[in-house]
Amino acid sequence: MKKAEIVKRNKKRIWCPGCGLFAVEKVISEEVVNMGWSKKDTVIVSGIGCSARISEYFNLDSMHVTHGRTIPVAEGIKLANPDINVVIISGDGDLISIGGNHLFHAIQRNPNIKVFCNNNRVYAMTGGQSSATTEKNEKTKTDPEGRSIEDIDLERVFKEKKNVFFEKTDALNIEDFRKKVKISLKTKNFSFLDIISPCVAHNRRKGFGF
Ligand SMILES: Cc1ncc(C[n+]2csc(CCOP(=O)(O)OP(=O)(O)O)c2C)c(N)n1
Repeated sequence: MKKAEIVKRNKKRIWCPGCGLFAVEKVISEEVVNMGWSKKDTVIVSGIGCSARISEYFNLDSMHVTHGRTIPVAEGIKLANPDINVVIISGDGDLISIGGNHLFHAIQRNPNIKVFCNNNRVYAMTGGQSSATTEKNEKTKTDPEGRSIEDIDLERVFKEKKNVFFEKTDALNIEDFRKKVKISLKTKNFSFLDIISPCVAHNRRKGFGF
């Protein structure tokens, strides 16, 4: 029997042409296959947003949960099924802004869950409002004069916890991205890969001064 593909190739993606999520899907899905993981032993969890739509493109059991709640749902899945690989892919708004509370507690508890954050530094799906990772002075829908505060420094948040894996990469720097996905999938600890990723709609809007 032919092995099922890890992604649904014929399903239309909702993402804009040029969105970093195409690379995110490609690299993570290929590395999940390289780990030998499949529908038998792997669950994908995502929240709400353009990034979060990714779970429906995988041929894996998945949960598309309420905004900001991926981490507690993933922890529940892992607690009930310790042998299952639990992967989260979601956006910065979902994981760091609205779900930030859960992120801090997960860092403390160190569950064996792999988090991939498509960090486009805005709430993209709702039209480009500022998120916790919007950089200072960046113009957005909610900060038309430029963001007045600093973005959250995740490196500092993770620094104290030596066992937890935290790395930054770039969705379009495929080699570096792939290398860090491999490490993340192999770790037995909580892992968070912060993937800086372009939002073409936000960049286009900026060109028109909002
Ligand atoms: C509890 C709740 N608050 C707000 C929303 C509206 N909402 C839908 S998507 C979204 C932004 C998602 O941003 P992010 O997680 O960064 O994903 P992106 O769309 O940028 O990939 C928001 C605020 C919602 N659906 N539920």
